[in-house]
Amino acid sequence: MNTIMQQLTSKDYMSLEEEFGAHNYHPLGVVLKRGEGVHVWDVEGKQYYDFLSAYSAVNQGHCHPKIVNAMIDQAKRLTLTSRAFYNDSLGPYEKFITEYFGFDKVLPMNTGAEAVETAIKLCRKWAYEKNNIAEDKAQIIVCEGNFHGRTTTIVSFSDDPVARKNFGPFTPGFIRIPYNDIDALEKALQQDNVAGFLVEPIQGEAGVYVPSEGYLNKAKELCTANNTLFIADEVQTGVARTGRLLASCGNCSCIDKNCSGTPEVKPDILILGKAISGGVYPVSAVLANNAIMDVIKPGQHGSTFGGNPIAAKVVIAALEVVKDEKLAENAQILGVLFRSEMQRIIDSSDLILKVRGKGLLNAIIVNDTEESDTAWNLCLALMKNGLLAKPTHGNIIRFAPPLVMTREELLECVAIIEKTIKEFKK
Ligand code: IF1
Repeated sequence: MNTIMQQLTSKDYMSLEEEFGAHNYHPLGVVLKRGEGVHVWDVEGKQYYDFLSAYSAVNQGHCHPKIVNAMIDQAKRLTLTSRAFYNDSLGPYEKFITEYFGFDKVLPMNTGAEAVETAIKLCRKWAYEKNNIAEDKAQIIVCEGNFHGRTTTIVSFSDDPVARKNFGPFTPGFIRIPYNDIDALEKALQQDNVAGFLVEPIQGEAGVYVPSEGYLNKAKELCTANNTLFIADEVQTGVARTGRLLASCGNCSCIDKNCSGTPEVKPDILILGKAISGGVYPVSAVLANNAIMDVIKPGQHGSTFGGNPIAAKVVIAALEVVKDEKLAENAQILGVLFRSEMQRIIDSSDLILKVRGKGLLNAIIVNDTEESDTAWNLCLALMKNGLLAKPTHGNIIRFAPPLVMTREELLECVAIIEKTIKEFKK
Protein backbone atom coordinates (compact mmCIF):
# COMPACT_ATOMS: atom_id res chain seq x y z
CA MET A 1 0.00 0.00 0.00
CA ASN A 2 2.75 2.39 0.99
CA THR A 3 4.74 2.08 -2.24
CA ILE A 4 1.58 2.45 -4.29
CA MET A 5 0.59 5.58 -2.31
CA GLN A 6 3.99 7.13 -2.97
CA GLN A 7 3.44 6.96 -6.70
CA LEU A 8 0.12 8.80 -6.65
CA THR A 9 -0.14 12.13 -8.42
CA SER A 10 -2.11 15.21 -7.38
CA LYS A 11 -4.92 14.09 -9.66
CA ASP A 12 -5.09 10.70 -7.93
CA TYR A 13 -5.36 12.28 -4.48
CA MET A 14 -8.12 14.59 -5.66
CA SER A 15 -10.01 11.62 -7.12
CA LEU A 16 -9.77 9.77 -3.80
CA GLU A 17 -11.34 12.70 -1.97
CA GLU A 18 -13.96 13.01 -4.69
CA GLU A 19 -14.93 9.37 -4.42
CA PHE A 20 -14.58 8.63 -0.71
CA GLY A 21 -15.05 11.96 1.04
CA ALA A 22 -18.23 13.93 1.63
CA HIS A 23 -18.42 16.82 -0.81
CA ASN A 24 -18.63 19.54 1.84
CA TYR A 25 -15.73 21.55 0.38
CA HIS A 26 -14.60 22.84 -3.00
CA PRO A 27 -10.81 23.05 -2.63
CA LEU A 28 -8.40 24.73 -5.02
CA GLY A 29 -6.74 22.08 -7.20
CA VAL A 30 -3.50 21.69 -5.30
CA VAL A 31 -2.46 18.70 -3.15
CA LEU A 32 -0.06 19.67 -0.40
CA LYS A 33 2.46 17.35 1.10
CA ARG A 34 4.81 19.44 3.22
CA GLY A 35 4.98 22.82 4.92
CA GLU A 36 7.70 24.87 6.53
CA GLY A 37 7.34 28.46 7.69
CA VAL A 38 5.61 30.53 5.00
CA HIS A 39 5.93 27.81 2.35
CA VAL A 40 4.06 24.65 1.38
CA TRP A 41 4.95 22.06 -1.28
CA ASP A 42 2.63 19.96 -3.42
CA VAL A 43 3.08 16.24 -4.12
CA GLU A 44 4.93 17.06 -7.36
CA GLY A 45 7.40 19.15 -5.38
CA LYS A 46 6.26 22.63 -6.48
CA GLN A 47 6.76 25.30 -3.81
CA TYR A 48 4.12 27.88 -2.90
CA TYR A 49 3.68 30.80 -0.56
CA ASP A 50 0.71 30.00 1.69
CA PHE A 51 -1.53 33.08 1.69
CA LEU A 52 -4.36 31.46 3.64
CA SER A 53 -2.54 29.94 6.66
CA ALA A 54 -5.36 27.43 7.13
CA TYR A 55 -7.78 30.32 7.67
CA SER A 56 -5.40 32.07 10.09
CA ALA A 57 -4.57 29.00 12.16
CA VAL A 58 -0.95 28.72 11.05
CA ASN A 59 0.08 32.22 12.19
CA GLN A 60 3.39 30.89 13.56
CA GLY A 61 4.25 29.28 10.20
CA HIS A 62 4.02 25.67 9.12
CA CYS A 63 5.56 23.01 11.35
CA HIS A 64 7.21 25.45 13.72
CA PRO A 65 9.90 23.29 15.38
CA LYS A 66 9.28 24.61 18.89
CA ILE A 67 5.55 23.82 18.69
CA VAL A 68 5.98 20.47 16.95
CA ASN A 69 8.63 19.40 19.49
CA ALA A 70 6.36 20.37 22.38
CA MET A 71 3.71 18.13 20.86
CA ILE A 72 6.08 15.21 20.27
CA ASP A 73 7.56 15.39 23.78
CA GLN A 74 4.14 15.37 25.39
CA ALA A 75 2.77 12.71 23.03
CA LYS A 76 5.49 10.33 24.22
CA ARG A 77 4.53 10.81 27.89
CA LEU A 78 0.76 11.25 28.17
CA THR A 79 -1.83 12.13 25.53
CA LEU A 80 -5.23 12.00 27.16
CA THR A 81 -6.65 11.44 30.62
CA SER A 82 -10.10 12.97 30.13
CA ARG A 83 -11.17 15.38 32.84
CA ALA A 84 -12.18 12.51 35.10
CA PHE A 85 -8.65 12.78 36.50
CA TYR A 86 -6.20 15.63 36.91
CA ASN A 87 -3.10 15.75 34.73
CA ASP A 88 0.17 17.62 35.20
CA SER A 89 -0.16 19.71 32.03
CA LEU A 90 -3.60 21.31 32.36
CA GLY A 91 -3.12 23.41 35.50
CA PRO A 92 0.15 25.01 34.35
CA TYR A 93 -1.45 25.66 30.95
CA GLU A 94 -4.50 27.30 32.53
CA LYS A 95 -2.26 29.55 34.61
CA PHE A 96 -0.23 30.41 31.51
CA ILE A 97 -3.09 31.27 29.15
CA THR A 98 -5.12 33.25 31.69
CA GLU A 99 -2.07 35.37 32.56
CA TYR A 100 -1.21 35.75 28.87
CA PHE A 101 -4.63 37.19 27.99
CA GLY A 102 -5.46 38.75 31.36
CA PHE A 103 -8.50 36.77 32.54
CA ASP A 104 -9.23 34.86 35.77
CA LYS A 105 -10.22 31.56 34.21
CA VAL A 106 -10.24 29.49 31.02
CA LEU A 107 -12.59 26.76 29.82
CA PRO A 108 -10.65 24.54 27.40
CA MET A 109 -12.30 23.09 24.29
CA ASN A 110 -11.06 21.84 20.90
CA THR A 111 -12.57 23.69 17.95
CA GLY A 112 -13.72 27.22 17.32
CA ALA A 113 -17.37 26.24 16.99
CA GLU A 114 -17.24 24.39 20.32
CA ALA A 115 -15.76 27.45 21.98
CA VAL A 116 -18.54 29.64 20.53
CA GLU A 117 -21.12 27.13 21.81
CA THR A 118 -19.41 27.24 25.19
CA ALA A 119 -19.57 31.03 25.26
CA ILE A 120 -23.28 30.96 24.39
CA LYS A 121 -24.02 28.46 27.16
CA LEU A 122 -21.91 30.42 29.62
CA CYS A 123 -23.64 33.68 28.70
CA ARG A 124 -27.11 32.17 29.05
CA LYS A 125 -26.34 30.54 32.39
CA TRP A 126 -24.85 33.76 33.71
CA ALA A 127 -27.95 35.66 32.56
CA TYR A 128 -30.33 33.34 34.43
CA GLU A 129 -28.28 33.02 37.57
CA LYS A 130 -26.68 36.46 37.90
CA ASN A 131 -28.82 38.78 35.85
CA ASN A 132 -32.38 37.66 36.71
CA ILE A 133 -33.39 36.89 33.16
CA ALA A 134 -36.58 34.80 32.97
CA GLU A 135 -35.94 31.10 32.43
CA ASP A 136 -35.51 30.09 28.78
CA LYS A 137 -35.96 33.69 27.60
CA ALA A 138 -32.34 34.84 27.18
CA GLN A 139 -31.48 36.54 23.92
CA ILE A 140 -28.05 37.07 22.42
CA ILE A 141 -27.44 39.83 19.89
CA VAL A 142 -25.40 38.81 16.83
CA CYS A 143 -24.44 40.59 13.60
CA GLU A 144 -25.47 40.29 9.99
CA GLY A 145 -22.80 38.55 7.95
CA ASN A 146 -21.46 36.73 11.01
CA PHE A 147 -19.43 33.56 10.85
CA HIS A 148 -19.00 31.70 14.13
CA GLY A 149 -18.89 28.06 13.02
CA ARG A 150 -21.17 25.33 11.81
CA THR A 151 -23.06 23.68 14.67
CA THR A 152 -26.85 23.64 14.59
CA THR A 153 -27.13 26.48 17.10
CA ILE A 154 -24.49 28.60 15.38
CA VAL A 155 -26.05 28.27 11.92
CA SER A 156 -29.35 29.15 13.59
CA PHE A 157 -28.20 32.75 13.82
CA SER A 158 -26.23 32.86 10.55
CA ASP A 159 -27.72 34.74 7.61
CA ASP A 160 -25.78 32.76 5.02
CA PRO A 161 -28.39 30.70 3.13
CA VAL A 162 -25.81 28.10 2.09
CA ALA A 163 -24.80 27.46 5.70
CA ARG A 164 -28.46 27.21 6.87
CA LYS A 165 -30.66 25.72 4.18
CA ASN A 166 -32.37 22.49 5.27
CA PHE A 167 -30.53 22.29 8.58
CA GLY A 168 -33.52 23.49 10.63
CA PRO A 169 -35.31 23.54 12.99
CA PHE A 170 -33.08 26.20 14.45
CA THR A 171 -32.22 27.29 17.99
CA PRO A 172 -34.16 30.40 19.07
CA GLY A 173 -32.83 33.19 21.26
CA PHE A 174 -30.84 35.37 18.88
CA ILE A 175 -31.38 38.91 17.59
CA ARG A 176 -29.50 39.85 14.41
CA ILE A 177 -28.47 43.45 13.80
CA PRO A 178 -26.29 45.13 11.14
CA TYR A 179 -22.53 44.96 11.80
CA ASN A 180 -20.70 48.16 12.64
CA ASP A 181 -23.95 49.92 13.57
CA ILE A 182 -23.93 51.35 17.09
CA ASP A 183 -27.48 52.70 16.85
CA ALA A 184 -28.78 49.26 15.95
CA LEU A 185 -26.98 47.80 18.94
CA GLU A 186 -28.32 50.47 21.25
CA LYS A 187 -31.85 49.73 20.05
CA ALA A 188 -31.47 45.95 20.30
CA LEU A 189 -30.17 46.28 23.85
CA GLN A 190 -33.54 47.80 24.80
CA GLN A 191 -35.32 44.54 24.00
CA ASP A 192 -36.29 42.23 26.85
CA ASN A 193 -33.99 39.57 28.25
CA VAL A 194 -30.84 40.50 26.34
CA ALA A 195 -27.96 38.55 27.85
CA GLY A 196 -25.05 39.16 25.51
CA PHE A 197 -23.62 40.61 22.31
CA LEU A 198 -21.53 38.19 20.24
CA VAL A 199 -19.27 39.88 17.70
CA GLU A 200 -16.22 39.34 15.49
CA PRO A 201 -13.84 42.30 15.94
CA ILE A 202 -13.26 42.07 12.17
CA GLN A 203 -15.71 40.02 10.12
CA GLY A 204 -13.61 37.41 8.33
CA GLU A 205 -15.94 35.26 6.28
CA ALA A 206 -18.04 38.27 5.29
CA GLY A 207 -14.95 39.51 3.41
CA VAL A 208 -12.63 41.07 5.99
CA TYR A 209 -14.85 43.94 7.14
CA VAL A 210 -13.00 46.20 9.54
CA PRO A 211 -15.48 48.17 11.68
CA SER A 212 -15.15 51.94 12.11
CA GLU A 213 -12.68 53.29 14.64
CA GLY A 214 -14.26 53.20 18.08
CA TYR A 215 -17.07 50.78 17.19
CA LEU A 216 -15.88 48.06 19.57
CA ASN A 217 -15.22 50.55 22.38
CA LYS A 218 -18.71 52.00 22.08
CA ALA A 219 -20.29 48.57 21.78
CA LYS A 220 -18.51 47.44 24.94
CA GLU A 221 -19.60 50.59 26.80
CA LEU A 222 -23.23 50.06 25.80
CA CYS A 223 -23.11 46.42 26.85
CA THR A 224 -21.64 47.33 30.22
CA ALA A 225 -24.27 50.03 30.74
CA ASN A 226 -26.99 47.46 29.99
CA ASN A 227 -25.45 44.70 32.11
CA THR A 228 -25.05 42.62 28.96
CA LEU A 229 -22.00 40.46 28.25
CA PHE A 230 -19.69 41.58 25.43
CA ILE A 231 -18.48 38.37 23.78
CA ALA A 232 -15.60 38.66 21.30
CA ASP A 233 -15.10 35.84 18.82
CA GLU A 234 -11.38 36.14 18.08
CA VAL A 235 -11.07 32.65 16.63
CA GLN A 236 -9.86 34.15 13.35
CA THR A 237 -8.65 37.60 14.38
CA GLY A 238 -6.82 36.64 17.57
CA VAL A 239 -3.21 35.73 18.25
CA ALA A 240 -1.38 38.55 16.43
CA ARG A 241 -3.15 38.15 13.07
CA THR A 242 -4.33 41.76 12.90
CA GLY A 243 -1.10 43.34 14.16
CA ARG A 244 -2.14 43.11 17.79
CA LEU A 245 -2.34 40.19 20.13
CA LEU A 246 -6.12 40.56 19.88
CA ALA A 247 -8.08 42.57 17.33
CA SER A 248 -10.29 43.85 20.13
CA CYS A 249 -7.19 45.59 21.53
CA GLY A 250 -8.81 49.00 20.93
CA ASN A 251 -6.17 51.66 20.95
CA CYS A 252 -3.30 49.59 22.18
CA SER A 253 -0.55 49.09 19.64
CA CYS A 254 1.68 46.10 20.09
CA ILE A 255 4.54 47.94 18.42
CA ASP A 256 4.67 49.70 21.77
CA LYS A 257 7.28 47.86 23.82
CA ASN A 258 5.33 48.52 26.99
CA CYS A 259 2.21 46.88 25.63
CA SER A 260 1.10 44.23 28.08
CA GLY A 261 -1.00 42.57 25.43
CA THR A 262 -4.08 43.23 27.52
CA PRO A 263 -6.93 44.40 25.35
CA GLU A 264 -8.14 47.97 25.56
CA VAL A 265 -11.67 46.77 24.85
CA LYS A 266 -11.64 43.87 27.20
CA PRO A 267 -14.40 41.43 26.35
CA ASP A 268 -16.40 39.82 29.15
CA ILE A 269 -15.97 36.55 27.31
CA LEU A 270 -13.10 35.98 24.88
CA ILE A 271 -13.26 33.12 22.37
CA LEU A 272 -10.01 31.80 20.88
CA GLY A 273 -9.15 28.91 18.57
CA LYS A 274 -7.12 28.27 15.44
CA ALA A 275 -3.73 29.98 16.02
CA ILE A 276 -3.52 29.42 19.79
CA SER A 277 -2.02 26.09 18.71
CA GLY A 278 -0.25 27.43 15.62
CA GLY A 279 -2.44 25.10 13.59
CA VAL A 280 -0.61 22.10 15.02
CA TYR A 281 -3.51 20.66 17.01
CA PRO A 282 -7.20 21.50 17.36
CA VAL A 283 -7.44 23.64 20.48
CA SER A 284 -9.89 26.35 21.51
CA ALA A 285 -10.42 28.31 24.67
CA VAL A 286 -13.05 30.46 26.34
CA LEU A 287 -11.73 33.04 28.78
CA ALA A 288 -13.68 35.02 31.38
CA ASN A 289 -13.39 36.36 34.88
CA ASN A 290 -14.64 34.51 37.96
CA ALA A 291 -17.93 36.41 38.23
CA ILE A 292 -18.93 34.82 34.92
CA MET A 293 -16.98 31.57 34.67
CA ASP A 294 -17.93 30.41 38.15
CA VAL A 295 -21.55 29.86 37.12
CA ILE A 296 -20.42 26.64 35.40
CA LYS A 297 -20.39 23.72 37.84
CA PRO A 298 -19.26 20.09 37.48
CA GLY A 299 -21.24 18.11 34.94
CA GLN A 300 -22.72 21.15 33.22
CA HIS A 301 -20.27 21.42 30.32
CA GLY A 302 -17.15 19.74 29.00
CA SER A 303 -15.47 17.60 26.38
CA THR A 304 -13.39 14.41 26.32
CA PHE A 305 -10.44 16.07 24.61
CA GLY A 306 -10.83 19.60 26.02
CA GLY A 307 -7.79 20.46 28.10
CA ASN A 308 -5.82 17.38 27.09
CA PRO A 309 -2.09 17.31 27.87
CA ILE A 310 -0.92 17.60 24.26
CA ALA A 311 -3.15 20.61 23.64
CA ALA A 312 -1.88 22.23 26.83
CA LYS A 313 1.78 21.88 25.87
CA VAL A 314 1.20 22.86 22.25
CA VAL A 315 -0.60 26.10 23.16
CA ILE A 316 2.06 27.21 25.63
CA ALA A 317 4.72 26.72 22.95
CA ALA A 318 2.62 28.39 20.24
CA LEU A 319 1.88 31.46 22.37
CA GLU A 320 5.51 31.74 23.43
CA VAL A 321 6.47 31.82 19.75
CA VAL A 322 4.06 34.73 19.22
CA LYS A 323 5.85 36.79 21.89
CA ASP A 324 9.42 35.56 21.21
CA GLU A 325 9.19 36.23 17.49
CA LYS A 326 7.21 39.46 17.89
CA LEU A 327 4.55 38.28 15.48
CA ALA A 328 2.04 41.03 16.32
CA GLU A 329 4.60 43.72 15.51
CA ASN A 330 5.61 41.93 12.32
CA ALA A 331 1.97 41.58 11.21
CA GLN A 332 1.38 45.26 11.94
CA ILE A 333 4.42 46.47 9.96
CA LEU A 334 4.02 44.06 7.04
CA GLY A 335 0.27 44.75 6.91
CA VAL A 336 0.86 48.45 6.30
CA LEU A 337 3.43 47.65 3.61
CA PHE A 338 1.16 45.03 1.99
CA ARG A 339 -1.86 47.32 1.74
CA SER A 340 0.20 50.18 0.34
CA GLU A 341 1.72 47.85 -2.28
CA MET A 342 -1.74 46.51 -3.15
CA GLN A 343 -3.02 50.07 -3.47
CA ARG A 344 -0.16 50.84 -5.87
CA ILE A 345 -1.18 47.85 -8.01
CA ILE A 346 -4.87 48.79 -7.82
CA ASP A 347 -4.06 52.32 -9.01
CA SER A 348 -2.77 50.91 -12.29
CA SER A 349 -5.22 48.04 -12.79
CA ASP A 350 -8.95 47.90 -13.35
CA LEU A 351 -9.14 44.25 -12.29
CA ILE A 352 -8.95 45.04 -8.57
CA LEU A 353 -11.15 47.67 -6.91
CA LYS A 354 -10.01 47.85 -3.35
CA VAL A 355 -7.82 46.45 -0.60
CA ARG A 356 -8.86 46.38 3.04
CA GLY A 357 -7.83 44.74 6.28
CA LYS A 358 -5.70 45.03 9.36
CA GLY A 359 -2.30 43.54 10.08
CA LEU A 360 -1.93 40.48 7.87
CA LEU A 361 -5.67 39.81 7.56
CA ASN A 362 -6.49 41.48 4.26
CA ALA A 363 -8.74 41.14 1.26
CA ILE A 364 -8.81 42.49 -2.26
CA ILE A 365 -12.08 43.12 -4.04
CA VAL A 366 -12.13 41.90 -7.63
CA ASN A 367 -13.90 44.10 -10.16
CA ASP A 368 -16.67 41.67 -11.06
CA THR A 369 -19.96 40.33 -9.72
CA GLU A 370 -20.23 37.95 -6.76
CA GLU A 371 -21.52 35.32 -9.18
CA SER A 372 -18.56 35.62 -11.56
CA ASP A 373 -15.64 33.19 -11.46
CA THR A 374 -13.05 35.92 -11.99
CA ALA A 375 -11.69 35.76 -8.42
CA TRP A 376 -11.54 31.96 -8.58
CA ASN A 377 -9.65 32.12 -11.89
CA LEU A 378 -7.33 34.74 -10.47
CA CYS A 379 -6.57 32.37 -7.57
CA LEU A 380 -5.81 29.62 -10.12
CA ALA A 381 -3.39 31.99 -11.85
CA LEU A 382 -1.80 32.91 -8.50
CA MET A 383 -1.42 29.20 -7.80
CA LYS A 384 0.40 28.69 -11.12
CA ASN A 385 2.71 31.52 -10.11
CA GLY A 386 3.41 29.98 -6.70
CA LEU A 387 1.00 31.63 -4.27
CA LEU A 388 -2.05 30.03 -2.65
CA ALA A 389 -5.17 32.03 -1.76
CA LYS A 390 -8.92 31.44 -1.99
CA PRO A 391 -11.91 33.60 -2.81
CA THR A 392 -14.64 34.30 -0.29
CA HIS A 393 -18.10 35.47 -1.38
CA GLY A 394 -17.26 35.18 -5.06
CA ASN A 395 -15.35 38.36 -5.80
CA ILE A 396 -13.29 38.83 -2.65
CA ILE A 397 -9.87 37.22 -2.18
CA ARG A 398 -8.58 36.90 1.38
CA PHE A 399 -4.82 37.27 1.88
CA ALA A 400 -3.57 35.92 5.21
CA PRO A 401 0.01 34.62 5.10
CA PRO A 402 1.79 33.18 8.14
CA LEU A 403 3.04 35.96 10.40
CA VAL A 404 6.63 34.69 10.38
CA MET A 405 7.07 36.18 6.92
CA THR A 406 10.01 38.52 6.31
CA ARG A 407 9.79 41.84 4.49
CA GLU A 408 11.77 40.37 1.55
CA GLU A 409 9.39 37.43 1.30
CA LEU A 410 6.38 39.71 1.44
CA LEU A 411 7.76 41.84 -1.39
CA GLU A 412 8.36 38.69 -3.42
CA CYS A 413 4.71 37.78 -2.85
CA VAL A 414 3.64 41.28 -3.89
CA ALA A 415 5.64 40.77 -7.10
CA ILE A 416 3.84 37.47 -7.76
CA ILE A 417 0.45 39.11 -7.19
CA GLU A 418 1.37 42.09 -9.39
CA LYS A 419 2.62 39.91 -12.24
CA THR A 420 -0.48 37.69 -12.00
CA ILE A 421 -2.86 40.64 -12.09
CA LYS A 422 -1.01 42.26 -15.01
CA GLU A 423 -1.03 39.07 -17.07
CA PHE A 424 -4.59 38.07 -16.15
CA LYS A 425 -7.21 37.99 -18.87
CA LYS A 426 -10.87 37.57 -17.92
C1 IF1 B 1 -14.55 26.20 7.44
C2 IF1 B 1 -14.42 31.39 6.97
C3 IF1 B 1 -12.27 31.59 7.96
C4 IF1 B 1 -14.33 31.68 12.59
C5 IF1 B 1 -14.79 32.45 13.66
C6 IF1 B 1 -15.51 30.52 14.80
C7 IF1 B 1 -15.06 29.69 13.78
C8 IF1 B 1 -14.47 30.27 12.66
C9 IF1 B 1 -14.67 33.93 13.62
C10 IF1 B 1 -15.24 28.21 13.90
C11 IF1 B 1 -14.03 29.43 11.57
C12 IF1 B 1 -13.44 29.00 9.40
C13 IF1 B 1 -13.86 27.60 9.35
C14 IF1 B 1 -13.60 27.21 7.93
C15 IF1 B 1 -13.63 28.42 7.12
C16 IF1 B 1 -13.28 29.47 8.09
C17 IF1 B 1 -13.29 30.82 7.72
F1 IF1 B 1 -14.08 31.48 5.69
F2 IF1 B 1 -15.51 30.71 7.06
F3 IF1 B 1 -14.62 32.61 7.44
F4 IF1 B 1 -11.46 31.36 8.88
F5 IF1 B 1 -12.04 32.60 7.25
N1 IF1 B 1 -15.38 31.86 14.71
N2 IF1 B 1 -13.64 29.83 10.47
O1 IF1 B 1 -13.76 32.26 11.51
O2 IF1 B 1 -14.04 27.56 14.12
O3 IF1 B 1 -15.02 25.29 14.39
O4 IF1 B 1 -13.84 25.84 12.29
O5 IF1 B 1 -12.57 25.62 14.43
O6 IF1 B 1 -14.08 25.44 6.63
O7 IF1 B 1 -15.71 26.20 7.83
P1 IF1 B 1 -13.87 25.99 13.79
